[in-house]
Amino acid sequence: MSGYDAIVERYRGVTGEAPEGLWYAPGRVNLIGEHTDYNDGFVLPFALERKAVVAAGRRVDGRLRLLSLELDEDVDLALSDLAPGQEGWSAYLAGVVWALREAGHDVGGATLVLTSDVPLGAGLSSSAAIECAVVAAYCDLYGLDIAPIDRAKLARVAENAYVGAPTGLLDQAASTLCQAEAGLFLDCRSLETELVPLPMAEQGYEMLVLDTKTPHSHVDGEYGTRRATCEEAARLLGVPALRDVTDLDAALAKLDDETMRRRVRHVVTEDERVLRALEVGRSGDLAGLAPLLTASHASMRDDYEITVPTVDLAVETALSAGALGARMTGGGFGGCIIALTHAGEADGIGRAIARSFAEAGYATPEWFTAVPAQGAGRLA
Ligand code: GAF
Repeated sequence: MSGYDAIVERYRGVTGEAPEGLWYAPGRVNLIGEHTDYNDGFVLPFALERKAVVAAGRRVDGRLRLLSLELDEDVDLALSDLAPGQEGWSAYLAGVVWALREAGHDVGGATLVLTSDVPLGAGLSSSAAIECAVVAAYCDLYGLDIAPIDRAKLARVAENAYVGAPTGLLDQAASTLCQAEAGLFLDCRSLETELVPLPMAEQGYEMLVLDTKTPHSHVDGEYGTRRATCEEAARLLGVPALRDVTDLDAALAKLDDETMRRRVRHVVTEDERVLRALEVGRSGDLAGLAPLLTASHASMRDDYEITVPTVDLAVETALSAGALGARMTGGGFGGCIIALTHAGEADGIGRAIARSFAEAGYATPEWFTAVPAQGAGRLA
Protein backbone atom coordinates (compact mmCIF):
# COMPACT_ATOMS: atom_id res chain seq x y z
CA MET A 1 0.00 0.00 0.00
CA SER A 2 1.45 3.41 -0.93
CA GLY A 3 1.74 6.09 1.76
CA TYR A 4 -1.21 7.94 0.24
CA ASP A 5 -3.43 4.87 0.18
CA ALA A 6 -2.44 4.33 3.79
CA ILE A 7 -3.54 7.80 4.91
CA VAL A 8 -6.83 7.41 3.03
CA GLU A 9 -7.39 4.06 4.76
CA ARG A 10 -6.51 5.53 8.13
CA TYR A 11 -8.91 8.42 7.51
CA ARG A 12 -11.63 5.95 6.61
CA GLY A 13 -10.84 3.93 9.71
CA VAL A 14 -11.50 6.85 12.06
CA THR A 15 -14.37 8.59 10.25
CA GLY A 16 -16.05 5.78 8.34
CA GLU A 17 -15.88 7.91 5.18
CA ALA A 18 -13.48 8.81 2.39
CA PRO A 19 -11.50 12.05 2.91
CA GLU A 20 -12.70 15.10 1.01
CA GLY A 21 -9.26 15.36 -0.56
CA LEU A 22 -5.48 15.06 -0.30
CA TRP A 23 -3.28 18.16 -0.05
CA TYR A 24 0.50 18.46 0.00
CA ALA A 25 3.30 20.89 0.60
CA PRO A 26 7.00 20.26 -0.04
CA GLY A 27 10.16 20.61 1.99
CA ARG A 28 12.83 22.90 0.58
CA VAL A 29 16.51 23.49 0.25
CA ASN A 30 17.70 27.01 0.50
CA LEU A 31 20.06 27.55 -2.40
CA ILE A 32 21.44 30.66 -0.74
CA GLY A 33 20.42 33.40 1.72
CA GLU A 34 20.74 32.02 5.24
CA HIS A 35 19.51 33.95 8.30
CA THR A 36 18.70 36.88 6.04
CA ASP A 37 14.91 36.47 6.11
CA TYR A 38 14.36 37.89 9.61
CA ASN A 39 16.73 40.73 8.72
CA ASP A 40 14.33 41.86 5.98
CA GLY A 41 16.79 40.56 3.39
CA PHE A 42 16.84 38.19 0.43
CA VAL A 43 16.54 34.40 0.05
CA LEU A 44 16.61 31.97 -2.86
CA PRO A 45 15.21 28.53 -2.01
CA PHE A 46 13.72 25.79 -4.16
CA ALA A 47 11.12 23.19 -3.25
CA LEU A 48 11.87 19.47 -3.01
CA GLU A 49 9.92 16.54 -4.36
CA ARG A 50 9.73 15.31 -0.75
CA LYS A 51 6.54 16.49 0.82
CA ALA A 52 4.01 16.38 3.63
CA VAL A 53 0.60 15.10 2.55
CA VAL A 54 -2.68 15.27 4.50
CA ALA A 55 -5.87 13.36 3.87
CA ALA A 56 -8.48 15.76 5.14
CA GLY A 57 -12.17 16.33 5.68
CA ARG A 58 -14.35 18.71 7.65
CA ARG A 59 -16.00 17.90 10.99
CA VAL A 60 -19.09 19.49 12.44
CA ASP A 61 -18.45 18.65 16.09
CA GLY A 62 -15.94 21.44 16.78
CA ARG A 63 -13.04 19.02 17.10
CA LEU A 64 -9.69 18.55 15.43
CA ARG A 65 -8.60 14.96 15.01
CA LEU A 66 -4.95 14.65 14.00
CA LEU A 67 -3.23 11.43 13.04
CA SER A 68 0.32 10.76 11.92
CA LEU A 69 1.06 7.72 9.81
CA GLU A 70 4.77 7.58 10.62
CA LEU A 71 4.40 8.24 14.35
CA ASP A 72 1.26 6.12 14.68
CA GLU A 73 -0.27 8.75 16.97
CA ASP A 74 -3.81 10.03 17.29
CA VAL A 75 -4.61 13.42 18.87
CA ASP A 76 -8.16 14.64 19.49
CA LEU A 77 -8.60 18.32 20.43
CA ALA A 78 -11.54 20.69 20.92
CA LEU A 79 -11.15 23.79 18.74
CA SER A 80 -11.97 25.88 21.79
CA ASP A 81 -8.96 24.38 23.60
CA LEU A 82 -6.37 25.29 20.95
CA ALA A 83 -3.74 27.46 22.61
CA PRO A 84 -0.09 28.33 21.96
CA GLY A 85 2.41 26.20 23.81
CA GLN A 86 1.17 22.83 22.56
CA GLU A 87 4.08 20.48 22.02
CA GLY A 88 4.94 17.72 19.57
CA TRP A 89 4.20 17.11 15.90
CA SER A 90 0.46 17.84 16.23
CA ALA A 91 1.20 21.48 17.16
CA TYR A 92 2.26 22.16 13.55
CA LEU A 93 -1.21 21.17 12.34
CA ALA A 94 -3.26 22.57 15.21
CA GLY A 95 -1.24 25.81 15.04
CA VAL A 96 -2.49 26.47 11.52
CA VAL A 97 -6.13 26.04 12.51
CA TRP A 98 -5.52 28.31 15.51
CA ALA A 99 -3.79 30.92 13.26
CA LEU A 100 -6.67 30.87 10.76
CA ARG A 101 -9.22 31.40 13.53
CA GLU A 102 -7.09 34.14 15.15
CA ALA A 103 -6.97 35.88 11.76
CA GLY A 104 -10.79 35.90 11.76
CA HIS A 105 -11.46 33.07 9.34
CA ASP A 106 -14.62 31.21 10.21
CA VAL A 107 -13.29 27.67 10.05
CA GLY A 108 -14.45 24.62 11.94
CA GLY A 109 -12.90 21.29 12.79
CA ALA A 110 -11.34 18.63 10.60
CA THR A 111 -9.85 15.19 10.57
CA LEU A 112 -6.32 15.36 9.19
CA VAL A 113 -4.17 12.29 8.57
CA LEU A 114 -0.55 13.19 7.90
CA THR A 115 2.28 11.44 6.13
CA SER A 116 5.60 13.01 5.21
CA ASP A 117 8.84 11.93 3.58
CA VAL A 118 10.66 15.16 4.44
CA PRO A 119 13.34 14.07 6.92
CA LEU A 120 12.63 15.49 10.38
CA GLY A 121 15.13 17.86 11.95
CA ALA A 122 17.35 17.84 8.87
CA GLY A 123 16.97 21.51 7.95
CA LEU A 124 14.72 20.74 4.98
CA SER A 125 11.61 22.46 6.41
CA SER A 126 9.71 19.42 7.54
CA SER A 127 7.64 21.62 9.85
CA ALA A 128 6.79 24.25 7.23
CA ALA A 129 5.77 21.45 4.86
CA ILE A 130 3.21 20.22 7.40
CA GLU A 131 1.92 23.72 8.12
CA CYS A 132 1.59 24.67 4.46
CA ALA A 133 -0.17 21.40 3.59
CA VAL A 134 -2.74 22.11 6.31
CA VAL A 135 -3.21 25.69 5.08
CA ALA A 136 -3.82 24.35 1.55
CA ALA A 137 -6.31 21.79 2.86
CA TYR A 138 -8.20 24.29 5.00
CA CYS A 139 -8.39 26.90 2.23
CA ASP A 140 -10.08 24.39 -0.08
CA LEU A 141 -12.21 22.69 2.57
CA TYR A 142 -13.58 25.96 3.94
CA GLY A 143 -13.56 27.95 0.69
CA LEU A 144 -11.02 30.54 1.88
CA ASP A 145 -9.70 32.88 -0.79
CA ILE A 146 -6.22 33.56 0.61
CA ALA A 147 -3.37 34.67 -1.67
CA PRO A 148 -0.31 32.38 -1.70
CA ILE A 149 1.96 34.82 0.15
CA ASP A 150 -0.70 35.28 2.83
CA ARG A 151 -1.00 31.51 3.17
CA ALA A 152 2.74 31.43 3.83
CA LYS A 153 2.36 34.17 6.44
CA LEU A 154 -0.43 32.26 8.20
CA ALA A 155 1.73 29.14 8.31
CA ARG A 156 4.51 31.24 9.79
CA VAL A 157 2.15 32.51 12.51
CA ALA A 158 1.57 28.86 13.45
CA GLU A 159 5.34 28.32 13.69
CA ASN A 160 6.11 31.54 15.58
CA ALA A 161 3.14 32.07 17.85
CA TYR A 162 1.81 28.55 18.38
CA VAL A 163 4.89 26.32 18.23
CA GLY A 164 7.14 29.06 19.58
CA ALA A 165 9.98 29.01 17.03
CA PRO A 166 11.06 32.59 16.15
CA THR A 167 11.70 31.91 12.46
CA GLY A 168 11.41 34.13 9.39
CA LEU A 169 9.26 33.56 6.30
CA LEU A 170 11.75 31.59 4.19
CA ASP A 171 10.46 28.08 4.77
CA GLN A 172 6.74 28.73 4.49
CA ALA A 173 7.22 30.97 1.43
CA ALA A 174 9.30 28.29 -0.28
CA SER A 175 6.82 25.53 0.52
CA THR A 176 3.89 27.59 -0.74
CA LEU A 177 5.24 29.67 -3.63
CA CYS A 178 7.95 27.61 -5.34
CA GLN A 179 7.48 26.35 -8.87
CA ALA A 180 8.96 23.32 -10.60
CA GLU A 181 12.36 23.75 -12.26
CA ALA A 182 12.94 27.11 -10.60
CA GLY A 183 14.32 28.78 -7.53
CA LEU A 184 12.27 31.44 -5.77
CA PHE A 185 13.92 34.79 -5.15
CA LEU A 186 12.08 36.50 -2.29
CA ASP A 187 12.60 39.99 -0.96
CA CYS A 188 11.55 39.41 2.63
CA ARG A 189 10.64 43.08 3.14
CA SER A 190 8.60 43.94 0.06
CA LEU A 191 7.57 40.27 -0.38
CA GLU A 192 8.24 40.64 -4.10
CA THR A 193 9.22 37.40 -5.75
CA GLU A 194 10.93 36.32 -8.94
CA LEU A 195 11.17 32.80 -10.29
CA VAL A 196 14.75 31.96 -11.20
CA PRO A 197 15.07 29.15 -13.78
CA LEU A 198 17.39 26.38 -12.57
CA PRO A 199 17.93 24.16 -15.63
CA MET A 200 20.52 22.04 -13.85
CA ALA A 201 20.17 18.86 -15.88
CA GLU A 202 20.13 20.82 -19.15
CA GLN A 203 23.41 22.50 -18.26
CA GLY A 204 25.06 19.29 -17.06
CA TYR A 205 24.76 19.76 -13.30
CA GLU A 206 23.23 18.00 -10.30
CA MET A 207 22.39 19.19 -6.82
CA LEU A 208 23.41 16.82 -4.06
CA VAL A 209 21.49 17.10 -0.78
CA LEU A 210 23.23 15.25 2.04
CA ASP A 211 21.78 14.85 5.52
CA THR A 212 24.63 14.79 8.03
CA LYS A 213 22.28 13.18 10.57
CA THR A 214 23.25 15.81 13.10
CA PRO A 215 19.79 16.90 14.20
CA HIS A 216 18.93 20.57 14.36
CA SER A 217 16.06 22.52 15.89
CA HIS A 218 14.67 26.07 15.69
CA VAL A 219 13.07 25.98 19.08
CA ASP A 220 16.37 25.93 20.96
CA GLY A 221 18.19 29.09 22.00
CA GLU A 222 20.89 29.50 19.34
CA TYR A 223 18.55 30.58 16.55
CA GLY A 224 16.84 33.10 18.82
CA THR A 225 20.19 34.40 20.05
CA ARG A 226 21.39 35.05 16.52
CA ARG A 227 18.18 36.84 15.74
CA ALA A 228 18.33 38.99 18.89
CA THR A 229 21.95 39.98 18.13
CA CYS A 230 20.95 41.12 14.64
CA GLU A 231 18.07 43.17 15.99
CA GLU A 232 20.31 44.78 18.59
CA ALA A 233 22.93 45.54 15.93
CA ALA A 234 20.30 47.20 13.73
CA ARG A 235 19.18 49.28 16.70
CA LEU A 236 22.76 50.37 17.45
CA LEU A 237 23.32 51.22 13.79
CA GLY A 238 20.09 53.20 13.61
CA VAL A 239 18.60 51.19 10.73
CA PRO A 240 15.24 49.36 10.64
CA ALA A 241 16.97 46.06 9.84
CA LEU A 242 20.41 44.80 8.78
CA ARG A 243 19.13 44.76 5.22
CA ASP A 244 19.48 48.55 5.33
CA VAL A 245 23.25 48.54 5.97
CA THR A 246 24.71 50.07 2.83
CA ASP A 247 28.33 50.61 3.93
CA LEU A 248 29.56 47.48 5.71
CA ASP A 249 32.94 48.87 6.76
CA ALA A 250 31.38 51.99 8.25
CA ALA A 251 28.80 49.87 10.08
CA LEU A 252 31.45 47.54 11.50
CA ALA A 253 33.49 50.53 12.67
CA LYS A 254 30.52 51.67 14.75
CA LEU A 255 30.16 48.37 16.63
CA ASP A 256 32.40 47.46 19.58
CA ASP A 257 31.37 43.86 20.11
CA GLU A 258 33.40 41.46 17.94
CA THR A 259 30.71 38.76 17.92
CA MET A 260 28.12 41.30 16.81
CA ARG A 261 30.46 42.56 14.09
CA ARG A 262 30.82 39.04 12.72
CA ARG A 263 27.05 38.46 12.75
CA VAL A 264 26.47 41.72 10.85
CA ARG A 265 29.18 40.84 8.32
CA HIS A 266 27.52 37.52 7.59
CA VAL A 267 24.07 39.00 7.06
CA VAL A 268 25.23 41.88 4.87
CA THR A 269 27.55 39.77 2.70
CA GLU A 270 24.96 36.99 2.47
CA ASP A 271 22.38 39.44 1.12
CA GLU A 272 24.96 40.49 -1.48
CA ARG A 273 25.56 36.86 -2.42
CA VAL A 274 21.83 36.27 -2.92
CA LEU A 275 21.62 39.26 -5.24
CA ARG A 276 24.61 37.94 -7.17
CA ALA A 277 22.99 34.50 -7.34
CA LEU A 278 19.87 36.16 -8.75
CA GLU A 279 22.03 37.78 -11.44
CA VAL A 280 23.63 34.39 -12.18
CA GLY A 281 20.16 32.86 -12.50
CA ARG A 282 19.03 35.63 -14.84
CA SER A 283 22.19 35.22 -16.93
CA GLY A 284 21.29 31.57 -17.42
CA ASP A 285 24.75 30.11 -16.71
CA LEU A 286 24.48 28.25 -13.42
CA ALA A 287 28.25 27.70 -13.06
CA GLY A 288 28.39 31.13 -11.43
CA LEU A 289 26.45 29.81 -8.43
CA ALA A 290 29.27 27.54 -7.26
CA PRO A 291 31.66 30.09 -5.70
CA LEU A 292 28.74 31.86 -4.05
CA LEU A 293 27.65 28.64 -2.33
CA THR A 294 31.13 27.98 -0.98
CA ALA A 295 31.58 31.59 0.16
CA SER A 296 28.21 31.40 1.93
CA HIS A 297 29.38 28.35 3.82
CA ALA A 298 32.58 30.06 4.95
CA SER A 299 30.53 33.01 6.16
CA MET A 300 28.16 30.76 8.13
CA ARG A 301 31.14 28.90 9.60
CA ASP A 302 33.38 31.85 10.48
CA ASP A 303 31.06 34.82 10.99
CA TYR A 304 27.63 33.49 11.91
CA GLU A 305 29.11 30.43 13.66
CA ILE A 306 26.19 28.14 12.94
CA THR A 307 27.99 25.20 11.38
CA VAL A 308 29.15 22.11 13.28
CA PRO A 309 32.06 19.69 12.61
CA THR A 310 29.96 17.15 10.68
CA VAL A 311 28.61 19.83 8.37
CA ASP A 312 32.05 21.38 7.81
CA LEU A 313 33.57 17.97 7.06
CA ALA A 314 30.76 17.23 4.59
CA VAL A 315 31.35 20.50 2.74
CA GLU A 316 35.16 20.10 2.72
CA THR A 317 34.89 16.52 1.46
CA ALA A 318 32.35 17.46 -1.19
CA LEU A 319 34.69 20.14 -2.53
CA SER A 320 37.79 17.94 -2.47
CA ALA A 321 35.82 15.14 -4.16
CA GLY A 322 34.94 17.41 -7.08
CA ALA A 323 31.85 19.42 -6.13
CA LEU A 324 31.86 22.82 -7.81
CA GLY A 325 30.43 24.58 -4.75
CA ALA A 326 28.90 23.48 -1.44
CA ARG A 327 27.27 24.87 1.67
CA MET A 328 25.16 24.00 4.65
CA THR A 329 21.49 24.74 3.99
CA GLY A 330 18.87 25.79 6.52
CA GLY A 331 18.98 27.14 10.04
CA GLY A 332 22.22 25.45 11.03
CA PHE A 333 23.83 23.55 13.91
CA GLY A 334 23.44 20.37 11.90
CA GLY A 335 21.11 19.22 9.17
CA CYS A 336 21.92 19.10 5.46
CA ILE A 337 24.49 20.38 3.02
CA ILE A 338 23.93 21.00 -0.67
CA ALA A 339 26.60 20.64 -3.34
CA LEU A 340 26.49 21.66 -6.99
CA THR A 341 28.20 18.90 -8.97
CA HIS A 342 28.72 17.88 -12.57
CA ALA A 343 25.95 15.56 -13.80
CA GLY A 344 26.51 11.98 -12.71
CA GLU A 345 28.90 12.90 -9.89
CA ALA A 346 26.55 13.66 -6.97
CA ASP A 347 26.22 10.05 -5.82
CA GLY A 348 29.99 9.46 -5.85
CA ILE A 349 30.49 12.64 -3.83
CA GLY A 350 27.87 11.40 -1.35
CA ARG A 351 29.85 8.17 -1.02
CA ALA A 352 33.10 10.08 -0.50
CA ILE A 353 31.45 12.02 2.34
CA ALA A 354 30.13 8.78 3.85
CA ARG A 355 33.70 7.40 3.86
CA SER A 356 35.07 10.51 5.54
CA PHE A 357 32.27 10.33 8.13
CA ALA A 358 33.11 6.68 8.84
CA GLU A 359 36.78 7.60 9.33
CA ALA A 360 35.82 10.41 11.69
CA GLY A 361 33.45 8.15 13.65
CA TYR A 362 30.31 10.12 12.61
CA ALA A 363 26.90 8.62 11.84
CA THR A 364 26.29 7.41 8.29
CA PRO A 365 24.85 10.27 6.21
CA GLU A 366 21.98 9.92 3.72
CA TRP A 367 21.79 11.73 0.42
CA PHE A 368 19.75 12.26 -2.69
CA THR A 369 19.81 14.40 -5.82
CA ALA A 370 17.33 17.28 -5.71
CA VAL A 371 15.22 18.56 -8.57
CA PRO A 372 13.34 21.87 -8.04
CA ALA A 373 9.69 20.91 -7.49
CA GLN A 374 6.25 22.50 -7.22
CA GLY A 375 4.92 24.31 -4.13
CA ALA A 376 1.83 23.39 -2.13
CA GLY A 377 -1.39 22.24 -3.73
CA ARG A 378 -4.06 19.61 -4.00
CA LEU A 379 -3.13 16.04 -4.90
CA ALA A 380 -6.54 14.49 -5.23
C1 GAF B 1 15.21 28.28 9.44
C2 GAF B 1 14.11 29.30 9.61
F1 GAF B 1 12.90 28.68 9.73
C3 GAF B 1 14.07 30.27 8.45
O1 GAF B 1 13.13 31.28 8.70
C4 GAF B 1 15.45 30.88 8.18
O2 GAF B 1 15.75 31.87 9.11
C5 GAF B 1 16.51 29.78 8.16
O3 GAF B 1 16.45 28.95 9.30
C6 GAF B 1 17.90 30.34 8.08
O4 GAF B 1 18.08 30.97 6.86
O5 GAF B 1 14.96 27.44 8.36
